[in-house]
Amino acid sequence: MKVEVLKNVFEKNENAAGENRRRLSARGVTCINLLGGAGCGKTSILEAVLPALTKSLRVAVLEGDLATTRDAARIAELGVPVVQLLTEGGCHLNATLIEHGLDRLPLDEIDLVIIENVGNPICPANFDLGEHLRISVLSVTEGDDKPSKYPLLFKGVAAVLLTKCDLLPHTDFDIEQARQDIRRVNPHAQIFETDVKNGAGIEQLAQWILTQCQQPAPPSLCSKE
Ligand SMILES: Nc1nc2c(ncn2[C@@H]2O[C@H](COP(=O)(O)OP(=O)(O)O)[C@@H](O)[C@H]2O)c(=O)[nH]1
Ligand SMILES: [Mg+2]
Repeated sequence: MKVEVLKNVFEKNENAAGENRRRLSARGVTCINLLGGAGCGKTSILEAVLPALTKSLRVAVLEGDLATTRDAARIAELGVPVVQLLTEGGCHLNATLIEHGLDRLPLDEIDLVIIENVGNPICPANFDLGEHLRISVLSVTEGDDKPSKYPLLFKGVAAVLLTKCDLLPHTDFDIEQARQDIRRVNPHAQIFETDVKNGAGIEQLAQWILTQCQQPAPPSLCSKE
């Protein structure tokens, strides 16, 4: 009986995710789900890359957090439309919350929606939101063992960002080891080394995202559609 309840929760989410993806694809909107642990640098990456993206794309952001509108305020500072989605304690976003976020965006005037998921390296990876692509973020201060310890975070994602590379001299993070371990769970992911303090890797990341938006929307990496 318990198994049946859990199954229904996932089924309900998958149905809502499929609806979100159809709604976005019908309007030619690409959707990216940005995942990673708390403090790995997700909002900082958005702050760094949005000015380059908004030169040629109409971008909106959905910000997922347990509490506060701080990240949404950081994105709004850049003049980018943003909706804060609060899970009120929940450890991940789900497709129904995204549906409500999309209701508040003028989708016919948007090319790209980026979702910043709740900071958590585990639960968000299990929930399809209706995105077309996932990008995972791992900062060099978190340890190079994380791709092996949290394989779901890296499996099936289109790109992995190794962030805070300016801090490499102060850590024992082995970039080559991390790359090998990411490759083991995901041979096809693009891997970017970034540092928002000096702007390293940001232009390359922006170019790659622009290229993804020009492709026909890929089928989801995580849904059964
Ligand atoms: N040195 C350094 N610090 C960074 C970098 N990116 C983010 N940070 C810092 O890491 C902390 C968490 O960043 P934030 O973007 O809020 O992480 P989020 O919780 O994943 O959204 C903040 O104090 C940032 O200033 C980076 O590239 N280099
Ligand atoms: Mg954030």
